[in-house]
Amino acid sequence: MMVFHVLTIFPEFFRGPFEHGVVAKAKEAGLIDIRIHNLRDWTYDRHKSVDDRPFGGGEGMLLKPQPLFEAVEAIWPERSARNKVILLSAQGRPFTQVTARRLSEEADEVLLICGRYEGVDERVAEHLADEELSIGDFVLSGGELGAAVIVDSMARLVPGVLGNEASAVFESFSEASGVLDCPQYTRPAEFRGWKVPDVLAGGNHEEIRRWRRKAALEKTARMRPDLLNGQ
Ligand code: 9D3
Repeated sequence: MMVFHVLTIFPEFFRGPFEHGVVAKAKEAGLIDIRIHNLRDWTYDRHKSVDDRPFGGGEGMLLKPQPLFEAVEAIWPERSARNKVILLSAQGRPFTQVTARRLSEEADEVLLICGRYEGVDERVAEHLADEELSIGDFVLSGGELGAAVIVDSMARLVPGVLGNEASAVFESFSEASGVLDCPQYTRPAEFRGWKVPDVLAGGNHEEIRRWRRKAALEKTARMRPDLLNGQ
């Protein structure tokens, strides 16, 4: 059983993303649990303020440390080595499939802190979070979409979630190979004049294997040359 905690100022955001597909099935099967926490539950002023102005000046507001530290300490009064606090931020290390697999092996409970506004007081990254992660080189408005991405990718790695353990093994193989999936087709064999490659419709399995390997390499070279250059 893997437990995901999400700490956010927008708890309603998560009504959608975890109620479909593989993640919803994993919850129903009792293989994962997702607990959403409202950061404002750890504020004491009338306005439930979670943000404040940056020292030294500058645009916008930052999430202040006190509600974040108290929330994590309330969720985990004692932190075990298998509890991981992850801060989602634009300044984090890149989150990849390798990160998802490592975290799913190192942790049985993860707590995802969603950044907001212009950022988060750096003491959260330094003294509260075990890791600071970004989901890619683009600007989001906050960490909520990042948290949903991490829960989705990690839930699929929990034993039993994909139904057959072979899928997870195959995935780790394709992870290691550093090549994208080959192009795939379904019926009809001709759609608006565009034909499915003849070799796939024929029954020669050795020829199909060769075609798929070549097509996967060609597509990887075209879409993701960085993967082939060992970058
Ligand atoms: C002055 C530049 N800032 C705004 C344009 C920096 C900035 C502050 C806060 C950029 C993004 C954010 C909010 N983003 C996240 O919290 C975030 C994020 C992201 O922006 N990109 C990729 N992954 C993530 S995870 C969390």
